[in-house]
Amino acid sequence: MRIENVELISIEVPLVGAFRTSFGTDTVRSTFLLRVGTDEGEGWAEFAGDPDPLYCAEFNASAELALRDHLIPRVAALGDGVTAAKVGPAVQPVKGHRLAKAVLETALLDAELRSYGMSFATHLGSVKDRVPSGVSVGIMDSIPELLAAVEGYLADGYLRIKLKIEPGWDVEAVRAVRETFGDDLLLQVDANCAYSLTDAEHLRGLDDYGLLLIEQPLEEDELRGHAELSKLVRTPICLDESITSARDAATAIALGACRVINIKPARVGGYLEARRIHDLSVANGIPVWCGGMLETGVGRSANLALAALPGFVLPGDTSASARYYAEDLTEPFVLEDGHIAVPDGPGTGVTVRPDSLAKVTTGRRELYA
Ligand code: OSB
Ligand code: MG
Repeated sequence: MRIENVELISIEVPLVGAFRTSFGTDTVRSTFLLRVGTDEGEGWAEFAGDPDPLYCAEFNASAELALRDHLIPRVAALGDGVTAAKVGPAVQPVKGHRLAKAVLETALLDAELRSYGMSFATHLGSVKDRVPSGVSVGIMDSIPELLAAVEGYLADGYLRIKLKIEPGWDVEAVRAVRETFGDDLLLQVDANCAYSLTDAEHLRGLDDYGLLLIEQPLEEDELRGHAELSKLVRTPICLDESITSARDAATAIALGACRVINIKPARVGGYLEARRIHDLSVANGIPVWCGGMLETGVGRSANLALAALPGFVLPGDTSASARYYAEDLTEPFVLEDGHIAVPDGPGTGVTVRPDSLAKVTTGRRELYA
């Protein structure tokens, strides 16, 4: 396969409701799609980041420069020999920029798999044709507002609730949800790095509520702190931001810094590294689940394929299109009986609807021609 052209399409897609985390509030998903043209056909992928480096160090503008000036030239230099598997080694000399690397590798994997007529699910080794769906619930202004939101998601059929937490919005919110919806509700929390080890005693207050896990309580580079915290709280610690590679995952597991891992392909440089983390976790007895970045159908489709691997034993943040968008860019993903079907068409199995894309496009730039 040979890269013929690469186009970046900036999008701003309104969210159905504001989504507040410990690091900020989003009302619109502002990101870009990458369309890669090859001699074997097109591939598409969605950048997982935002305009601001608040979840991780990368952001839209940093990724555009990394792709244009460093990543695409290295992969295009492979000439006729481009495959998705060769992207990782080709961009390995470039430090960091994993979200940018992921969007390029994913678009090329999409093109490559479409040329074979093979789905992401088959390629990655999926063993299910539908995956259980959870939902990530943002920080709200009041407990009644939170309870109404959770009630709505449970009525939709979501099988697991994740509450975003931060200091001042944690034990009370969890208690209210647990007391209202009962002990059988699968419930977990995500702090996005908002606490420090000195909060251990406070976080121990969460132990009374039967949570599946506490996701990323401490800073991303605080592996030792997470290992310490693991000894002080009973609720399993899950890492998100801290895991950027299979090597990180091996280190975190060896240190006892986590008992569960949230795998987001973008955060680790792509689906091939995500699969390596899955395999490593299974071998170490660590359950994994698939996280999300409020992706449109373009990014969600491949996440659903990954979530169908055998080690994904907890429901993911792979929610239906309607949880995020009034109009998705692809055929909407729908919740049926708390599950979402794993796409089985070639590549990601979805196509971008030109009219939907046109409504949210704010710019187009050729990164390679
Ligand atoms: O930390 O998991 C996170 C959304 C944006 C950035 C980071 C996170 C999230 C979510 C929602 O929790 C995931 C989703 O529903 O796509
Ligand atoms: Mg998270």
